[in-house]
Amino acid sequence: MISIPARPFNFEAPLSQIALIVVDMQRDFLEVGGFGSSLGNDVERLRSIIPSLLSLINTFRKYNAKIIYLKEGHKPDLSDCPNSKFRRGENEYKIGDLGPLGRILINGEPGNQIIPELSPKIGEIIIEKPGKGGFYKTNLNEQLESLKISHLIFSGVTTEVCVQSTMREAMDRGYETLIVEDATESYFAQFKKSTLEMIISQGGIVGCISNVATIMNSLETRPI
Ligand code: C5J
Repeated sequence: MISIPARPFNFEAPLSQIALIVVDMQRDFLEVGGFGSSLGNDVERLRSIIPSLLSLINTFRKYNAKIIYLKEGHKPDLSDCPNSKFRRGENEYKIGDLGPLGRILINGEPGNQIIPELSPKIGEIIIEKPGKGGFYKTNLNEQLESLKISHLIFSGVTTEVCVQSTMREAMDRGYETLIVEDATESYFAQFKKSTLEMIISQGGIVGCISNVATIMNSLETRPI
């Protein structure tokens, strides 16, 4: 059993039932020329979490704990991109346009790849998702059920969009959820702050919160 000190409640489960979810750490959001920067955002804000998230990922690897990477992207023919999403944003490039990192937000394009600093290892699960939430039109739930995972630790970008959407979807499906405050980031400091406050408000209405050092320490010192 591992017990991670968190607010407003501790996060406790056997390590075999915990998975680290790494949301959308892909070039389209973290590199100049991708979807995020074409919307006018400063990608450096998101890049600030790379070292702390890498430490967390490596600790999970050390203990053979499960890691699942999500990536937001669409089929090349955009048949899974509804107009309501396609039309949004006054950006330089629209979804599907050819930009400096290939076609924007399209599965398999250079911009759709996880950033090289966090490249998944062979055997780690990568799930493509067409929506903001990781459960929408994916087999994430089936994968988690087959691995007997009940507790999810959330990291990645952006805090208030894809991370929060997936965390809410997870909670509705009965998973216990934790968000890692220094392994998630937003293009907007205020949105991150408000989202974290909202998640843990009212006794942890969406889940609990902890940080990389605390989680790593809990894994390192857990009773075997
Ligand atoms: C956005 C995401 N912000 N990964 N996607 O469009 O949060």
